[in-house]
Formats: sequence, C-alpha cells, structure tokens
Amino acid sequence: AKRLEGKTVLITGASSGIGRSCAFEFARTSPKDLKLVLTARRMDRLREIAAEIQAEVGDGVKVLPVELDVANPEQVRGFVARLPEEFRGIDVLVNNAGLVKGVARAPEIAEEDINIMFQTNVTGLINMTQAVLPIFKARPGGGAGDIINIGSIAGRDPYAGGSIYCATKAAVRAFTDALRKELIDTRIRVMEIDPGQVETEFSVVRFYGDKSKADAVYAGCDPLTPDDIAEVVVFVAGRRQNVVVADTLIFPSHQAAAGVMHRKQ
Ligand code: NDP
Ligand code: 8X3
Repeated sequence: AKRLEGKTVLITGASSGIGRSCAFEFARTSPKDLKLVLTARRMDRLREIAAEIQAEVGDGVKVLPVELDVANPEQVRGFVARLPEEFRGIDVLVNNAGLVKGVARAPEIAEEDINIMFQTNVTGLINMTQAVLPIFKARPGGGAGDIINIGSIAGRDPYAGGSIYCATKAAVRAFTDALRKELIDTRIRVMEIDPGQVETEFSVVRFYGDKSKADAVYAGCDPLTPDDIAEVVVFVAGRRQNVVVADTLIFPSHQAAAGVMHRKQ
C-alpha cells in the first residue's frame, strides 16, 4: 500500500467490469493518498463510481471522472493537457478500455465492427500510451511510470469467430513487448495482464446488448470476477520499482485455453 501512496493512476474503460474494479481496488489498497483519473464514454457511470469510491474510502483518495473516447484520436491527443494540473502527474496508466463485437466468421464481419475493435483496442491503446509517455519520460533518470496493458488469452490463442478481436489482442501483445524493449534505459515498466474468462459486460457488448446470449457464455462455468483481475493489476503496480511483472495469464480453474472450458452439465 505504501508504494502506491501519492500516486496518480489513470484508468481507461473505468465505467464497467475490470476497469471499474481496478478503480475500487487501487482506492482500497491506498486509501490515504491517491489520485484516480477515471475515463470512459459513459460519464453518468463514472460519476456514480467516483461517488461510491469517495463514500467508501473518504477524502484520502481524489477521484476525477473524465469523459474520453479512446477511439477518437483527437480527444486522446488533447486529453492530458486538459486535465487539471493536480491530476496531470500520471504515474500509472491502465490501458483497459476494449471491446469485442460479434462472433461472425471472416467473410461476414461487418466493416464497422472491424473498425471499432481496432480503433478501440489497438489504436486507442497506442494513442493513450503516446499521450502519457511524455509525462513518464520527463522524470529523472530517463523516466519512470507504469503502463499496464490489458490483453487477453485471445491474443495468444486465436479462436474461430473471434478473428478480429484476437488479432487486436495479438497486436496489443506485440506493441507491449516492443515498447518494453524501447524503454529499456528507463524506469518505465511496461506490463501486460491477459485474462481468460471474466464475467463483465464484455459478452453483452459482443452480442449487441442481447443479455440472454451473453448469459449463455457463462452457463455451467465459474468465470473470474473483474475484482480477480483488478487484484493482479494493483499487485503489479505495487511491486518494488525494480520488479517488472512483464506478463501474466489468468484463468478461472475450469479454463485451460481460449476454447477449453469445462462446463457443468
Ligand atoms: P466491459 O464491457 O465490462 O468494460 C469495458 C470498458 O471499456 C467499459 O468501461 C467501456 O466504457 C470501455 N470502453 C469501450 N470502448 C471505449 C472507448 N471507445 N473509449 C473509452 N472507453 C471505452 O468489459 P471488460 O471489463 O471485460 O473489458 C475490459 C478489458 O478486458 C477489455 O480490453 C477486454 O478486451 C479485456 N478482456 C476481457 C475479458 C473478459 O472475459 N471479460 C477477458 C480478457 C480480456 P464506455 O462504454 O463507458 O466507454
Ligand atoms: C476475452 C476472452 O476468449 O472470450 O478477451 O475472447 S475471450
């Protein structure tokens, strides 16, 4: 907890699921002195989450909800400069915003779905990283700060009906690994956390709002909760500065690959 004291943490996609859980987990782990910048498109959700966090942990944590569409490069470009000065010294960037659309096979995938997945999961994550890196690089000794990218088992184990989503997460992995190499002469830690099956709004988004199709994904399974992933995110951010938890893969116990899932009958 001490290692996170005084830090400013920026989370993308904090309005739901893993990002929301990360906000709570950082606040609970470092309730005395922490700043949280929570971003997503849905401001009403972010405001509620900010109020809930504040009610739970009090004034030691300052929470700033900010509307940000990571798929909009212009919004991302101006984002850091628009932050109030007390929130600008970002120490930890959690690149979590992401989504999947549909289960179509390659010939049938809608162009719109291809674009939104790449613009959010890949270009958005890259643009956010570019927006925040100058703050990290300005620190003494070549720079310091944490970039925590949320990848997926889908980036390592591509499956039928997920070609685009899997390709976006493979791209995240390649970008993460290359960036870690580029920043080898700094104290900037570039880390990736790859969840397996987590029950969030992810499948509701995948099935365009059809809750019954989303629920079927988790039928007979005991998926991870977003809090399970948030605990790992906060763990890696809280290690001694010289410790880089570069790469993590997290499954629920019934899962052993993207499509290897034991279901109760
Ligand atoms: P949720 O749908 O619950 O949350 C996704 C978050 O991303 C929301 O807060 C949403 O906010 C935000 N988001 C989506 N598009 C944008 C955008 N253009 N700009 C800003 N924010 C955006 O899903 P999860 O919590 O499961 O997903 C979080 C991450 O975890 C994603 O990167 C996903 O790929 C990854 N992941 C999920 C797994 C799972 O099984 N659930 C497994 C492995 C990885 P809003 O709509 O308000 O903008
Ligand atoms: C989410 C996991 O396997 O449903 O990234 O695509 S999967």
